[in-house]
Amino acid sequence: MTRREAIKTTVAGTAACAVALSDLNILRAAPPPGAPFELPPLPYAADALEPHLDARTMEIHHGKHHAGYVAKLNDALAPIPALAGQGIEELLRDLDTLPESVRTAVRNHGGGHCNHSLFWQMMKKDGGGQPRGELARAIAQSFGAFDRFQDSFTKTALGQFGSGWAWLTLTPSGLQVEATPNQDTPLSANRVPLLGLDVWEHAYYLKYQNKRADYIAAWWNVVNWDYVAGRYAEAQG
Ligand code: MN3
Repeated sequence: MTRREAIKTTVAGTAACAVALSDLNILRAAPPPGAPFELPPLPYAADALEPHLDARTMEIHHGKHHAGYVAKLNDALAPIPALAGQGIEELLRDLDTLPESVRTAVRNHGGGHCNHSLFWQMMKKDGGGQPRGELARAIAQSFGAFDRFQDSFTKTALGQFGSGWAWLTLTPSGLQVEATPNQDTPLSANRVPLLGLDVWEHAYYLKYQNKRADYIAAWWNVVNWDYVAGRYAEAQG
């Protein structure tokens, strides 16, 4: 199996967003046919990422914004039983094959559900620093050095006009930094999201107001590199 084929391989029936990540704890049991998607709990207390990401922002971001994406995704899919039971990543990978009546809702609300499910896992208390092992070597190979990767990612996150995400993705030819608008996911372009940063204003406005650069600088202190490295290893496997 080529890496491209491996990347395209889907995990059937997974409710959370993951790419062949069967050994990682973000995979949740497949919902029974017809069951709606559920808001996954935050993997830490709302104040765990203080002072970098404040508790109130985390509560609203998870409990209102992410919950809203889940609710609207379920509303949109309810009239189409044939799609029930599919994992969110499968739906997002194959947007073009979805009925037109739900395509935009899956792209926006399904993308929001998928992106945020990953985002919570990509952070942890006392995170930050640099990755180790294979991922560290891959970053050095693709970008020259960790600092150059970090600089590229920061510039990409700053440069995303309006709402969207910055990503470190795995492509068939190696690692790449990219941005997506709104709730678009690299999965829909057949790339594996390894690390993502939400640069919607709702992610930082309460604490940082319009100062996206300050939010990004603070966010590096909570990156969960062990989780990102685990995604990389699984996607390679
Ligand atoms: Mn958000």
